[in-house]
Amino acid sequence: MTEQATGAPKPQQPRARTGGQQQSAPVEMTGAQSLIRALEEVGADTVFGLPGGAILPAYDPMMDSSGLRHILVRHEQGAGHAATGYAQATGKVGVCMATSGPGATNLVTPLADAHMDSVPLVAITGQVASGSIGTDAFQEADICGISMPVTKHNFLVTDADEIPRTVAEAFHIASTGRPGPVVVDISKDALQERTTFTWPPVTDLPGYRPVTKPHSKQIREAAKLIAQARRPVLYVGGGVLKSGATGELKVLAELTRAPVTTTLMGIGAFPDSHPQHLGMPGMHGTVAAVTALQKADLIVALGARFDDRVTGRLDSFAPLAKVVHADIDPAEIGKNRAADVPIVGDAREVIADLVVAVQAEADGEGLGEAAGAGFPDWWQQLDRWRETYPLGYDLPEDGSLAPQQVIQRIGELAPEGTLFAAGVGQHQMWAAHFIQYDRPASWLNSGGLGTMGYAVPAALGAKVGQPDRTVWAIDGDGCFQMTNQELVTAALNGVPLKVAVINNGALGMVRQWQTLFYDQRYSNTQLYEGGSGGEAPQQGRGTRCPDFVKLAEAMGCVGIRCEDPDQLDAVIEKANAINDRPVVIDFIVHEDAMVWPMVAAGTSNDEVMAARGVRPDFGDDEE
Ligand SMILES: Cc1ncc(C[n+]2csc(CCOP(=O)(O)OP(=O)(O)O)c2C)c(N)n1
Repeated sequence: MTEQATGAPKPQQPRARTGGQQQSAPVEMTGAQSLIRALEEVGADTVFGLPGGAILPAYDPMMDSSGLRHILVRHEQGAGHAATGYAQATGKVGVCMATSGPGATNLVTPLADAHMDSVPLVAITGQVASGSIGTDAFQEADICGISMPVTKHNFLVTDADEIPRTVAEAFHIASTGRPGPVVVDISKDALQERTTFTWPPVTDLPGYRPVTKPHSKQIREAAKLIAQARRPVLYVGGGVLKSGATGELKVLAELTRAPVTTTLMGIGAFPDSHPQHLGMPGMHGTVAAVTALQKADLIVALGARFDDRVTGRLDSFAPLAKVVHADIDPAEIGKNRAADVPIVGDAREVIADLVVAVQAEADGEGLGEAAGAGFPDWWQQLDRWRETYPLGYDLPEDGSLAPQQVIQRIGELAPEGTLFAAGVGQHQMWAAHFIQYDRPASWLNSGGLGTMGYAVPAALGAKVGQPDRTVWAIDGDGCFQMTNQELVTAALNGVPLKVAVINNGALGMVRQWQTLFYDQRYSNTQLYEGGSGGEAPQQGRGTRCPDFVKLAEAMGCVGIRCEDPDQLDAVIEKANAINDRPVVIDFIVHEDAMVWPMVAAGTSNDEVMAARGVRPDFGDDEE
C-alpha cells in the first residue's frame, strides 16, 4: 500500500464554546434533550453506546436527532474502543455513552487506553439520581473517582442547567492541547428535570490554557544544536500525527537530511518508503533505529515521550546524545530523560518554526561541516546497519503459513488508502514491521496501554468514521476472543470491516517470552486443548475451539479459513472484494514464529538482538 503523506486528519475543534458570540434564544426542554442538542452543536455525529436505567432519559431524545447516529454495541468496552478508532481515523472527538455502575466501569479500559495514547474522547455516563449518590444505590459507581487517574478531566453534573456548558468544555478539553479522554457523568434527575437551552454556552476554564506557540529562543537553540550535530536523529511520536504536522516534518527532515525514526504511535507520520526512514525504535525496533538512537549525538524528540519500550534501560539509553524535546504537554519534558533544549508547543508550530530557524542557520553559514554536507559519515554507518540487519523472517519448513507473510501480503494487496487496526501481541509488531505505511491515520493500535481486544472495536469505529476506506483489523487469536462480539454490531449496522485472525493457537507474545526467558515452560499460553500448561498435546491443534469461521458466520459475517500459502493471495483478494458484510479470515499460522529484533525487557538497547542468537556487531570505531 503506497500513498503520498498528505491529508492528515485535522484535529476537530468544537464549533462553539466561548462567550462573545450571539446566544440563541432560550428554549425549554429536559436535561436529556439539552444533552442531545449540545452534542449536535459541538459537531458530534456518531455515538457508540449501550443504554441502561440511569442514562435512559438521554436515549429517548436521541431517537429524534437527525444529526446523531447511535451505534448500539454489545459491550461498553467495545463502545470506548470504537470511539477511539473513530477519533484516530478522523481526527474528530470520539463519543461513547454508557449507563451508571457496570456500564460506566466497563468503559474504564478504553478510557485508560485513550489516556495513554492521547486520544480525544468524550464518554457520557448516566449516574444515579443526585439524592442517591453516596448511598450505594443500585448500579451506583463513582466513575469520576474511578476514572480520575486515567482521564484528562471529568465532570459530575447534577444540575440540568449545567449540561450544555459541560459538554462544550468536555469537547474543548478533549480536543485541545494534548488530547485525551473526558468523562461527563450526569445524574438521572439532571437528565429528567426541565431546563432552558441556549447556545453557545459561556465556558469557564480559567486554569486551562495549553501552550501551542513555542518559545522562539528555544527554537533558535534547537536549530543551533541541529546545525552543529554530527549524528542527529529525529525521533518522531504520535504527537506529530495528532497535530497534523506530517507535511512540516517531511520538510524538516529533507532540509536537515537527518535520519527519522517513528515510534509505534508515530507510524505514518513520515513515509515508511522515504530513504531517510530508519523504521521503528524500541523493544522491537529495527537494529538501525535502535542503534542510531544509542550512537546519536543529538536526539530531536517531536511529540514523543521517551517511553520505556523505546528507551530500554533508561540509564544506558543514548548516552552520547544531547536532547531537544518538543511536546505540547510540559509534564512530558524531562519526565524520563533530561532535555538540553525543552520546547513546549504544538508539534506543527514547533516543526514549522524549526524549519525557518534551521534555514536561517544555513543561510547565515552557521551549519557545521557534517550538517552542511548532509551527515555523510553518519549515513554511511546507518546504511551499513540497515543493509546488514534488515527486517526479515523465515518461511516454516513444514509448508505452513508464516504469520509475517500473511500480514505482509494483506498490506501489499490492500486497496489504496486502507486503514489497519492491530491488536496487541506478536501480530501487532509484525503489522508494524511488514506493512508499509506511507500516509497518516492509516495505522491504529493500542500503544501505551497495550490493550488486547482493541482491534475489532477500533476497526469498527474507524470504518464508521471513514466508510470509503478499506479497514483491516489484524488480530491475534487471543485478542480476538476478548471483543469479537462487536462483529455483531458491525454486521447489524452495515459496517463491512475485515478481520485477519493470525491464529497461532497461543498467546503468542507471552509464549515468546516463555520460550526465551522461562526455559520453554508454556504455562497457560496455549489456546487449544490442554491449554492450562504442562505438556503440549501430542495430537496437535486438531480441535478448533472456538471455530472462528463458524463464529464469524454466527455473527453475520463471512467466515473463511486459510492454512495453505498457495491460497493466501486468493483468500485476501476475496476478502477485499466483499463489501456488504464484515469478513473474518482465520489464518492458521505456524506457532513458533518470533518477533525480531528484540531488546529484552529491563536490558539496555545496546543489547539489541537482530534475531535469536544474533547480536549485531557494530565495531569499536563507530562511537
Ligand atoms: C487485556 C490484556 N491482557 C493481557 C495482556 C498481556 N498480553 C500481551 S500480548 C498477549 C498475547 C496476545 O495473544 P494473541 O492475541 O493470540 O496475539 P499473538 O501474540 O499470538 O500475536 C498477552 C496475553 C494484554 N496486553 N492485554
